[in-house]
Amino acid sequence: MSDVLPIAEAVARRAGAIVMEGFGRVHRVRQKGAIDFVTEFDHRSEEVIVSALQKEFPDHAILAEETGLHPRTGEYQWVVDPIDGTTNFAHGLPLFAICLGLLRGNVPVAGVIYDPLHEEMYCAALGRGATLNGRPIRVSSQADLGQAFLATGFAYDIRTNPRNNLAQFAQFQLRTQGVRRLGSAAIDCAWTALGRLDGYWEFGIEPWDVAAGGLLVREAGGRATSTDGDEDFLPTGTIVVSNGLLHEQILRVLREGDTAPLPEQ
Ligand code: LIP
Repeated sequence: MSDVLPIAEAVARRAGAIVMEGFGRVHRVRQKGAIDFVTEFDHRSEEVIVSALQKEFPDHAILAEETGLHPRTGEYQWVVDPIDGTTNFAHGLPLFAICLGLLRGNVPVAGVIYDPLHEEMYCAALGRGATLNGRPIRVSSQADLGQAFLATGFAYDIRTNPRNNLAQFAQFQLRTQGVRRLGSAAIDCAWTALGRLDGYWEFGIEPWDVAAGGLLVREAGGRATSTDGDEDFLPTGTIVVSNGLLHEQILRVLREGDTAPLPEQ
């Protein structure tokens, strides 16, 4: 599937150029929920991506965050996030990415994550490794959860969903070197694949946020599962990515919560 990557990269770059026109200059914002909104640049980015993918891959379905499902009869489907980290982008916070993942069934087989601000293009194809700007990347070698550096996020229903990840955020803060909430699942996954982070987890996440990132981490030598440890993570709406060495320790804290062992000091 690596033959789709040059096209996906070029599409992500075109969308990135549009998004960068709006960085720091967002005018029109539409509320989708109490804390969930979309900018004009989400829509413009998605329009470019969807039309380009439809032209290049007419028999591939597309599931895009803002316009939903564009069905086709073939076995392949693109999942598209035109700006992952919309809240960051809308507030001028420099952490967001364009995310394109290609699925065969529920399995991610190719993906690109493009951070246009830092000009970082992450790519992966099944069985072909992971790269940043064309150079191979690998996950970290941290094996001790007590020294690990993790990230997480919070879904837009945080105010109403009893399982809103706040308890888990505290549990991991007490059991790791630190946990960051960066506001972009795609960046969380990409930085785990690069080794800047040792792992990331989240509940209530969408396929377009994490399909490309989950594959990227796997191809960089790490693991990607649901928060229950299921390799088929996309249908679950949850994710854990890690360097592999920490995966079972992370799953244990998610399973045991406050009763999970604390580091000695
Ligand atoms: C965001 C994710 C982030 C999550 C946010 C939101 P969006 O995606 O990347 O990890 O915590 O709630 O879902 O909405 O910016 O594309």
